[in-house]
Amino acid sequence: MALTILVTGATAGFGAAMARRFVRDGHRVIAAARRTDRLQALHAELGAAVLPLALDVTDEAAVAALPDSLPPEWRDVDVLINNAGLALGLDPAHKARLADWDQMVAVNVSGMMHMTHALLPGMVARNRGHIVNISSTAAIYPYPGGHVYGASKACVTQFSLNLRADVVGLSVRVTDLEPGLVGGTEFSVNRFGGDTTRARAVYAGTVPLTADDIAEAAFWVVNLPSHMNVNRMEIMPTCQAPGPLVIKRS
Ligand code: 8X3
Repeated sequence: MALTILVTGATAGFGAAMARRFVRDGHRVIAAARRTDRLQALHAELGAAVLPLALDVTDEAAVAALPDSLPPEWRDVDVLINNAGLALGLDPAHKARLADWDQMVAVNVSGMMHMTHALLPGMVARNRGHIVNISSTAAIYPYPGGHVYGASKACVTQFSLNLRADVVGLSVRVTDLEPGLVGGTEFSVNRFGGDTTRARAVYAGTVPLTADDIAEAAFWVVNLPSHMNVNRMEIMPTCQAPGPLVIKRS
């Protein structure tokens, strides 16, 4: 049965890959993003299975009005993929820009919460739904320069687990996807303020995950039998592993 899937951050990276993956198998995607030119391009590429939706997840009023502002035939959202998110900077905390911290919290935490607040009540009322939150391995494993990015993703992960506690027993699922090193997206370019040389260096000598890999994971968790809930899924490329703990010696 065709599902209606709302993806935030739908015009780049994971979001665009997810839109393509779900449409390929006959599902309908509400593609939410800020950049209208890219939305139109995605719409032109994928056709009527996509509803382009100009939306900034930090616009509280627009997000709150979302359920009622969708065309009636698109209102019963089956799956919300909270994908919009970003990392800004990799300097140590004592050199970081406060504005960068605020923006990461606004998008990664508040945006994700507001979208959930807008769409979860309808899912509970229909006793049908799935929230897929895109967290990160940075939620669990610290690294230098990760400070607020990692903390924001830890909030996404814990929020996801706590949502499960509230909807337990209902046919409403919650999944926290935690990707590690993923190349080929704007993520690192954005992190380094458009410095493509620095961004490219992040992936030098590696075979990172791709946006399509993450889209495949999202597609899989959503299409499992409805009684199966993947709570957390941590994904790394084979060239990446957690640890070891560091001991700094003099
Ligand atoms: C992205 C993974 O390691 O660049 O969420 O923070 S990492």
